[in-house]
Amino acid sequence: MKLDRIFIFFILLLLGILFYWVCYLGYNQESYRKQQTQTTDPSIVKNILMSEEKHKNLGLQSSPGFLYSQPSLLVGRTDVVSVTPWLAPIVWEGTFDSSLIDSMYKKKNITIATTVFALGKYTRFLKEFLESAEQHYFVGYRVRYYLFTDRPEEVPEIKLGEEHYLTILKVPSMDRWQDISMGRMEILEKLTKSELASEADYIFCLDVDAKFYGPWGVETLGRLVAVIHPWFYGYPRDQFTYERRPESQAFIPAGEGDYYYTAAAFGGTFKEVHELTKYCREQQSIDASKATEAIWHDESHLNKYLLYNKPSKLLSPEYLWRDISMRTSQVKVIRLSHVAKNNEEVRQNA
Ligand code: UD2
Repeated sequence: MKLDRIFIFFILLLLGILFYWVCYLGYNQESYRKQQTQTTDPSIVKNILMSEEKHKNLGLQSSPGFLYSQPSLLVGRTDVVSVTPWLAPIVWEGTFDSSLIDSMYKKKNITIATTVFALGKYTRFLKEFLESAEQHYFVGYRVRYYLFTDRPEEVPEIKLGEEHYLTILKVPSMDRWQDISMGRMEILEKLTKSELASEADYIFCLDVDAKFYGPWGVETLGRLVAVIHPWFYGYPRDQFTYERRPESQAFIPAGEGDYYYTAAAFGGTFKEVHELTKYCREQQSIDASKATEAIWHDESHLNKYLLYNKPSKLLSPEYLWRDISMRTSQVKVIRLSHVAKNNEEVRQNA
């Protein structure tokens, strides 16, 4: 009798253990399944991808065994300054090793968005601009051009290189060339906040009346990138064409100023370019509400923004030269240069 009870006790104990084990396994499988569904939730996947995207832009890694010239602390460009007083690099030929920089950026699978505006008769500049860009501009990298025009039918057919894409976006025509130039800021402000921002890592905004003659590559990439204006790089700051009238929002008092930057080329990350273009659009509309217009329009506001929001990288006038027929000993490679134009003929209201 006693043995029977002990036997039944053990059977019950075993059944209890078995029941507990089955429940435990079931719970684990359920929570595992939950985890699986959670990780396939699209919003979580998107967040993971976005954080991977961010990491992609952090740090530059070179590969063991990749050989390049030894960097020197004693030999380099001495005829020009290649660092600002706030320690941002100023990019000149001879200050970087393109094979090294390329080898590091090639691993990152980056995309560069590039905006260009061609309204009215400025569509005539598109062929040369795009064809020359295809020879020199971020060759071997993914480039997405966004072309804003009021005359899509006049956009020429250009054979684009591998992984280079062109999107044509129609915008309304405008009568004043100054409004076209300044109006770019509002369009860029919206573009840099739109879904398109997720299609690229960096953005450059370029004038269309220009032609590429030399390589423009990943050495130009940075958080906030400004280009030194080709006419004023040797001038004292008080001769820069800053806005000097206090009634304009672009006003910069005498005695202030770093460099004079061109509005014909600027760039950076989408976040930084959004902040810059938003600022310029806001200041331009305050001016307009007071019937004021800055002396050099968008360029005056851009210069004020960049004076107080220091760019993280500056491009020398190699990256926007005056005229291909003009030479100076400091500019050893002309990468992009203005195309001569007859303002009276090409502008609606010259
Ligand atoms: C300077 C700036 C330019 C802008 C302008 C404002 C330089 C080298 N360039 O150039 O960036 O700040 O001053 O005064 O500093 N556009 C059209 N259709 C038009 C007029 C203009 O599409 O009818 C677009 C086009 O992309 C052009 C840009 O606006 O490249 C700037 O106009 P611009 O080149 O005539 O201005 P410009 O040469 O005075």
